[in-house]
Amino acid sequence: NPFDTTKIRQDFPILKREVRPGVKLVYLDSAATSQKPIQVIDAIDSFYKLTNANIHRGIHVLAEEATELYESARQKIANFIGAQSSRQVIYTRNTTESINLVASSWGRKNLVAGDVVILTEMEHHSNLVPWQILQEDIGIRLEFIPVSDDGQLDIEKYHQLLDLKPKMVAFMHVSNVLGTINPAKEIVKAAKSVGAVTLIDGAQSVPHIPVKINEIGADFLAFSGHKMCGPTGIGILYGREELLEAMPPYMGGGDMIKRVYLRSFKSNELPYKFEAGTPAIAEAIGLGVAVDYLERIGMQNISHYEREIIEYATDRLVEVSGVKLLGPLNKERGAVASFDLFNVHPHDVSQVLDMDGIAVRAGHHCAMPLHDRFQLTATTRASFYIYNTIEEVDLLVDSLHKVKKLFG
Ligand code: 7TS
Repeated sequence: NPFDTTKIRQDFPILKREVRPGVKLVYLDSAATSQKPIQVIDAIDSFYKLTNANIHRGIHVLAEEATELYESARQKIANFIGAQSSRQVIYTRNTTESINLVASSWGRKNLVAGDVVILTEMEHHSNLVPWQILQEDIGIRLEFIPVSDDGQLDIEKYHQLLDLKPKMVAFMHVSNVLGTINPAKEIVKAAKSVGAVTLIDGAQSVPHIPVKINEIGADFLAFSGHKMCGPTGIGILYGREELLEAMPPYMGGGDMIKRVYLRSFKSNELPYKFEAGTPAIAEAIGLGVAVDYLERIGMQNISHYEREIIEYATDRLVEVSGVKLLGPLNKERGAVASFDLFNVHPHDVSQVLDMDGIAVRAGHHCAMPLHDRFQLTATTRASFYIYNTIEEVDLLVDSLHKVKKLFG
């Protein structure tokens, strides 16, 4: 078995710490951000100690080495997601910035009043608000694929919405609340058949399951480094080359230009056209090392392991009376479990769990409309990654019984 959790855990220094004297950390909040392996921490440390220089500018050894590290990380990321060319891989700060780039640059160029953009009821705010801004500014029309009671997209309704001839279909691949894995390939194929452009929010899929953009066929893919063992401050926008070529720059400044005159400029070529200013160099290099790390374990192995954990976790959680678990049951799903515990406020639930060193998230998880859909204001969410264990699921369940005793 290539999957050795004990060995993997040794790579994550933070997992050795106690959160309080005698209380070990049980980190179940990886959907918010993952922990970082020593390989990534060391790469960033060594960049600053040995190589630090600005990229693409200086003709000196450090500048050349820094540029080479930065660009080879881009190539690794391109390979990781099955992109044809690293020209299609744009460094951003995070998923949020990647989606805003598309909405703003592609959207303002290609959409006019009345044009339909299809989203889903389960979106994270970062794939809602950028389109709502265009709704206000341009007058585009937003339509939503509904979510069923067991947390799945109503694909039949989606096919009906396609009759409206949408210009864009933008959807999350894996839900950060429900764990639902949406049928990306099928959604993209149907969108294409009516000529719509497609964007996938891969924030919760790229870190957890194999995502090959050449197989899925979407036009844009957005994801964040910090949820996949990489540093904060670095994210990716993948785009189809013809679309990126035709899009105007998102931000203006250094690096994104080929030539500047007093009253005009010529844009640089891809991907630099969309990378204005000094980028997050150490972070990009760190993300490249995170990709190496995940590939060494194998994305297929990661997704199998997480499936074991989430199956066990959902089985154990539904046994706790009073727990109402959101999302598809007895189905393939991502490694997140959001639940209500007979109306005890999720902040109280997570506070009691925190006494046992268990870190979970309480709130709306940046998906308020989805919570409205389930008539909840907040949920408690446990989310899992490669370093979590079956024993940690048991600790979570034990601790939930304590919550019930306290509030029940
Ligand atoms: N899309 C999805 C599906 C997400 O889960 C998140 C972050 C984002 C987009 C935004 O990513 P960012 O890196 O730009 O912030 N989700 C969460 C979460 O569930 N809890 O904290 C952040």
